[in-house]
Amino acid sequence: MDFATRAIHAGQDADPTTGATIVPIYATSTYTQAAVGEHKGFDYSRVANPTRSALETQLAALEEAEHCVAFASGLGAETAIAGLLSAGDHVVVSDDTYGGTYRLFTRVLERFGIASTFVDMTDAEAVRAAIVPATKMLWIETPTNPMLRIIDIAAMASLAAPDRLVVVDNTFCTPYFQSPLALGADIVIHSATKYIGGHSDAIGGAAMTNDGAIAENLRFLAKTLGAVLSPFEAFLISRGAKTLAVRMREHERNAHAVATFLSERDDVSEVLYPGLPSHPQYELARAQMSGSGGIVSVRLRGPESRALEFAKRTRLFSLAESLGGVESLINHPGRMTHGSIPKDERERRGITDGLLRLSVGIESARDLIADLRQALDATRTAAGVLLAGDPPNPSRIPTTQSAGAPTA
Ligand code: P1T
Repeated sequence: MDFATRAIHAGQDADPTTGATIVPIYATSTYTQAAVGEHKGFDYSRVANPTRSALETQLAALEEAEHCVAFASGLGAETAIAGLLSAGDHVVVSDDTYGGTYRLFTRVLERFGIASTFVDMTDAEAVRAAIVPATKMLWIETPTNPMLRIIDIAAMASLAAPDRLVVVDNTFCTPYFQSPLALGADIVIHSATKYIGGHSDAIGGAAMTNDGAIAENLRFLAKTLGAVLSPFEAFLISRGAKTLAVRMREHERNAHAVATFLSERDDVSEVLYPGLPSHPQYELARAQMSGSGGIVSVRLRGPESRALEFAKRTRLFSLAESLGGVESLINHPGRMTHGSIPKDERERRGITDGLLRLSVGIESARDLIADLRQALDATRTAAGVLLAGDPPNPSRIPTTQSAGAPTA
C-alpha cells in the first residue's frame, strides 16, 4: 500500500466491541480479568492501551518498520533509547541537535556514566576519529535542528556497523520524505509533537525499529521508565497522522516559496533550506530525502535586536517553540529552543544571535510571504540596518528587548 493509504488505514480497524469506525479513546487505566492472567491482551495502561497500540501500528506502517513504541514525548522516546545503554558506554552525537537532546546527554546521561562526544557528522573523518571502543551508539539528527545540515545516514551506518547502534531522529523529514531504516539505521525516533501530530495540540514521541530484541527492550523500558503516551494524546496524534502526506507536500511547497523569497532579499544574509541549490549539501539532500521539508532557517542582516524585533512583528508566524504544525511558527533558537547549549558552543554550530527558524505552515504561501515582507520592511528601518549602499542613518535607534529564559 502507498504511504497515503497506510496513513489512513494501518491500525485503524473498526472497534471490535462496538464497530466504531474510528479507534475510540480507551480512557482506562486497567482491564478486568476473567481469572488471574486471563485477559484480552491488556492488563494495565502503562504497559499497553488499545488507542496507543492502534497508533503504534499506524506509525510503524508509516516508517515501514516492524515495531513502534509510542512515548509521552520525543524526549521520553530518547530517554528510553538511552536506557539501552549502560554506565561506561559512549555515544557519538551529531553536534547540531535539538537543545533538549543536548541537555539529556550532557546534564543527565553524563551523570549516569554514559559519555557523549558531539561531532559535526557532515565530516565522516571526524566521526571516525570520535568512535572509541566504548562507543555503542551513533545519534543522528538529519536535517539538523536548526542549521538544517544533512548527515549521510548510509555512510554513518557503514561506519557504525556491525557493533554500534545507529539512531536517527527523523522528526524534521518524517517518513514521508526520509526512510532511515532503509538506509541502515537501527532505530528511528520522532517527536510526534511535530509533523506527525501536525496540529500543535499534543505532545508525543515514538521509536521504530525492525529489530525484535530492540523493540522488546524498548517496551520494557517504556513500562519501566513510565514515559508512556496517554490515550487522549494517542487519539490526537493518530488523527493528525492520517493527513501527513497531504500536509508534508504543502509544508514543502510553502517552505520552498518562503526560502526563495528570503534568498532574494538584500537585507537577509543567509537562508538555510535543503531544497535551495545554494545549500552546501543540496545533492546529498536530493539523494537521501524525497523532499526538503518545511523548516527554513534565516540570518537577517543587522544586529540581534533586529532579529528579535522581526520575530515580534510577524503576525501569521507565531513566536513560539516547536514546529511542524499546520500554523506557521517563528523561533529564535539561541534564546529559545537551543538556550540550554552554552553560547560559545552554540556559536560554533552557527546558532548565532541573528538566526531565526521558521516552521512554515500550510496557510497560503502568498499570505506568509506578505507577512515576512512587512516584518522585514518594518525592521529594516526600525533596527537601523545599514545595508551596503545605504547612506548612514543618523537617526538610527537600536531596539532592545528582553527575552525570557529558555523554556523547552
Ligand atoms: O518536545 P518533544 O516531543 O519532547 O521532542 C523533543 C525533540 C526531539 N527531536 C527533535 C528534532 C526536536 O525538534 C524535538 C523538540 N523540538 C522543539 C520543541 C523545537 O522547537 O525545536
